[in-house]
Parts: sequence; C-alpha cells; structure tokens
Amino acid sequence: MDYMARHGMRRARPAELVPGTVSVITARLDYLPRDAPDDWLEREQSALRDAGRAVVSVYARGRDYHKVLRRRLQQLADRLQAEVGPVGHRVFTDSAPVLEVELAARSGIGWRGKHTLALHRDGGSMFFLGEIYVDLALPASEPVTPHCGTCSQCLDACPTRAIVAPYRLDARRCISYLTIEHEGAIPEEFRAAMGNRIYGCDDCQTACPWNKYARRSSLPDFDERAGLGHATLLGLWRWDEAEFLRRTEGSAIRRIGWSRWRRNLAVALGNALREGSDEATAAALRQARDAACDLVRGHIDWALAQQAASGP
Ligand code: B12
Ligand code: SF4
Ligand code: SF4
Repeated sequence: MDYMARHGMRRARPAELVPGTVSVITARLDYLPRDAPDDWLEREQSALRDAGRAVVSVYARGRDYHKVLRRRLQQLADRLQAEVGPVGHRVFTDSAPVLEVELAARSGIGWRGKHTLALHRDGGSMFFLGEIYVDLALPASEPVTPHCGTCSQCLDACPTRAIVAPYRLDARRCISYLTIEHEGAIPEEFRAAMGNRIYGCDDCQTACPWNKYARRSSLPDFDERAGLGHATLLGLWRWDEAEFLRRTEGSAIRRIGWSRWRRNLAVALGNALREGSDEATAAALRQARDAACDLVRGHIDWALAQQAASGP
C-alpha cells in the first residue's frame, strides 16, 4: 500500500489528480450474490466456526469487481456524453489515489461506519464504490445522517482488534490486509486469530446490524465461482498451481498469486490442527512441505507445530 503515501495530497484534491475536474460522480455497486439466502449472515458466521471450511470474503467469490465496475462506470459516462455532449472524464474504482469512502460519505452514498467503510440504512455496506471525475459542474448531493449511534459491534467483532478506535483502522492488524496485500510472512501474533479466513475478512460487516438490509447484486458477475462459497481447506490445498490459475481466472483472488494463496491456506490448516483436525490435514501439510517455497514452508512448519501444541 506504499502508493498511498506516494500520491500525497493528490489523494485529497481531485483536480490535481485529473486536471480540469470540477465534479465527482460517485457510485455504489451491491455485491451480495444474486442467490444469497435470506440467512446469509448467520451462514457466514457459522462457516467461521467450522475449522475445516475455507472462508473467502464474500466480495471475492465472483468476478473481479475492478473490471465490472470500471466497465459500468464507463458505460455511464458514455450515456452522459450522449445526453450532454463531450465531457472530460476519468473513471476510478480502487485503482488510484482516490479517497473513495470520503467521497461516498460527502455525496450521500452512505455514512462512514465505525469500521471505516461506507454504509447505508437501505443497503448496509456490502457494496463497492466507484467514481467518475468530470469537468462538468453538477449540483452537489447532500451527505446522509450517520446512524452508528452507540453501537460498537464491529469493533468488538474484529478478531485482531484492528479497529483500534471508532473510525480508525490499523491496516497492519487487519486480516484483509494480511491475507491480500501483505507480501511476506504473516506475523505470528495474528495467525491464530485468522482462523479459517483465507482471503479477506467480513467480520466487521457481518457484525453490523445494518447489513440485514444488504442488497443482492442484480448482476451475474458476483455469483460464486469455483465453489468458493462452500470450499474446504483440504479441497483448496489439493489444487496445484495450474488449477489455482485456472479456477481463479477473472477473479480478484488471482492477484495475490500462488505463494500467498498457499501461505494463507497453511495458516488456516494450522488453526484447524489446533482445533483437533484429523491426521489427513497433517499428512497433507507434510506432503507439500518439500516442494514449497521458503515462505510457504515456514508457514507449513508453523501449522504442523499447532498440532503438537494442541496435544493429546
Ligand atoms: C487501502 C484499502 C484497504 C486497506 C485499509 C482499509 C482502511 N479502512 O483504511 C485494507 C487492505 C485493510 C482494506 C480492507 C478492506 N477493504 Co479496502 N480499500 C482500501 C482503499 C484502496 C483505500 C482506503 C484508504 O485510503 N485507506 C487509508 C485511510 C487512511 O483512509 P481513510 O480511512 O479514508 O481516511 C482518510 C479520510 O478519512 C480522509 N479525510 C478525513 N477527513 C478529511 C477531510 C478532507 C478535507 C479530506 C480531503 C480527507 C479527509 O483522510 C483520512 C486519511 O487519509 C479503498 C479504495 C479507495 N481508493 O478509497 C478500498 C475500500 C475502502 N475497501 C473496500 C473493501 C470492500 C474492503 C474490505 C471490506 C474487503 C474485505 N472484505 O476483506 C476490507 C474492510 C476492512 C475495513 N474495516 O476497512 C471498499 C469499501 C466499500 C464500502 N462500502 O465502503 C473500498 C472503497 C474499495 C471499493 N472501491 O469498493 N482496504
Ligand atoms: S476486515 Fe476483519 S480484521 Fe479487518 S477490521 Fe474488519 S473485522 Fe477486523
Ligand atoms: S457495527 Fe455498529 S458501529 Fe459498526 S458500522 Fe455498523 S452500526 Fe456502525
């Protein structure tokens, strides 16, 4: 995440990032899969209690949202130009030094929750954000009133205490950062708390009462792929690199690459071993050890040590 420091104040001043920008059009795209069951929140929480299950964050189970959202924002910009003539514009989602939650909060897409994400009474927080910077003066929309009140469920639910105070996240402690962005070894102090989360984390969102109102996507793009909504750790551990690449084609997961994927799985398998998983788990870890890169081997060794630590 070094890019955040590198871009300095351009993050806060749209016209310095895209000269000529006068207004920013902000957008939200809901990402719950179309067929998410009514009790999806309970199911997500119960999957975390099943040590053998592999939990991939809901947003990453379908197609890579960057592509989906960028394409749709561009279509919106094209429609705008069809109405009013040529407009200088640039679309963004997650891709550049843009303070997306701040823009969403100021334009009324939602308020910033204590977990730092944007949320709304009519849609919770299970949505992506995107923007179109335009050189067109548009009337500004108003922010919505915040409704966190005295609630602190997201802070209490965070397994690594990454939300260090309301509205303040220490990204270095966040499982989303550790499993997706972080390149090297996962600091040992956080491994047990990761549980069976192998890509991203939704706990601060599934704890949030407003996510009862989260909306399903109307698009097929966020339907689950490769069985990622109900995979087991051992099932995913059996994938070789070719299968990983094939099954994650077009998914955001592919961005983390093979070693980080295996590193995350090894930690989760270690956590399962500590819970008393069967000998098959230890055998699968041992079998993969020699062929693993240094990073993954180190995590396999840690994982195997968890079995010893759990003791008879
Ligand atoms: C870096 C990043 C992360 C990091 C850090 C997250 C964080 N909260 O800071 C990590 C890897 C941990 C992460 C995790 C997740 N992320 Co993320 N992440 C981003 C990213 C790329 C930048 C966010 C950022 O700038 N953080 C740095 C902090 C310092 O910024 P900040 O909290 O906004 O604080 C600034 C503002 O408050 C501002 N500010 C305050 N007052 C004022 C006043 C003025 C005048 C100005 C100009 C600014 C200003 O200054 C602060 C400091 O810069 C954004 C996309 C984007 N470009 O914005 C997505 C984004 C925030 N992530 C998103 C998602 C979905 C997630 C996860 C849910 C994914 C998952 N399931 O695992 C988790 C949730 C964790 C959490 N509780 O935040 C979505 C959130 C959608 C929403 N509903 O809000 C975004 C918007 C991506 C997208 N396009 O949809 N993420
Ligand atoms: S995503 Fe998970 S680890 Fe990160 S702040 Fe939310 S609950 Fe904590
Ligand atoms: S869990 Fe509570 S405090 Fe956290 S964002 Fe939701 S309403 Fe706000």
